[in-house]
Amino acid sequence: MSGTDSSPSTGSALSATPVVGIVMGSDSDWPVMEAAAKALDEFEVPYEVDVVSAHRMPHEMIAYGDGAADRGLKAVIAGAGGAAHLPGMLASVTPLPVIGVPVPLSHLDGMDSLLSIVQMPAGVPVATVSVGGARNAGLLAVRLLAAHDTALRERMERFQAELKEQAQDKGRRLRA
Ligand code: RP5
Repeated sequence: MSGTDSSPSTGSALSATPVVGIVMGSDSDWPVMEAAAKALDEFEVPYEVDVVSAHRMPHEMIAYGDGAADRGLKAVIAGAGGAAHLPGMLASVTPLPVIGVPVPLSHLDGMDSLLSIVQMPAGVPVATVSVGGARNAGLLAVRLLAAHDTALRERMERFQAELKEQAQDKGRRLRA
């Protein structure tokens, strides 16, 4: 999928066997979740994208979590809004790391999504990013993979060096 597509599908980095699953409760979450896909595209990490609603298709959601590791995924990024049970429920059935993205809806500014995702019981972790923080979810998935991939780790280090350079440039411009 190109980073400019407006609906979920499978991604460009998707031509190879996916190692990250990006799932969300509804296609209405995609404008937020797309940033996770773009981050994975930047690092050429293959991923898949799907809608897996915890409330509207609970059996399919459990099947997705049950099969994720055996299908070769190494991490799952799950985004949902409101009563956002998808990341936690997936974490309850898969041994893979699950990264939760609280999607902000029109009410409550995403606080409902955040609290639904972050307050997991001990033993069932979800790595929760900020409200709407799908880009960081993608970058966190890259870091997880980079722990066992030297080339990817070096790429992440270059990315971090670029971030530092950009921040220093801003300082230089202010001081000039
Ligand atoms: C949640 O309900 C979804 O994750 C989405 O954020 C929200 C609204 O879904 P739609 O009514 O737009 O399908 O389950």
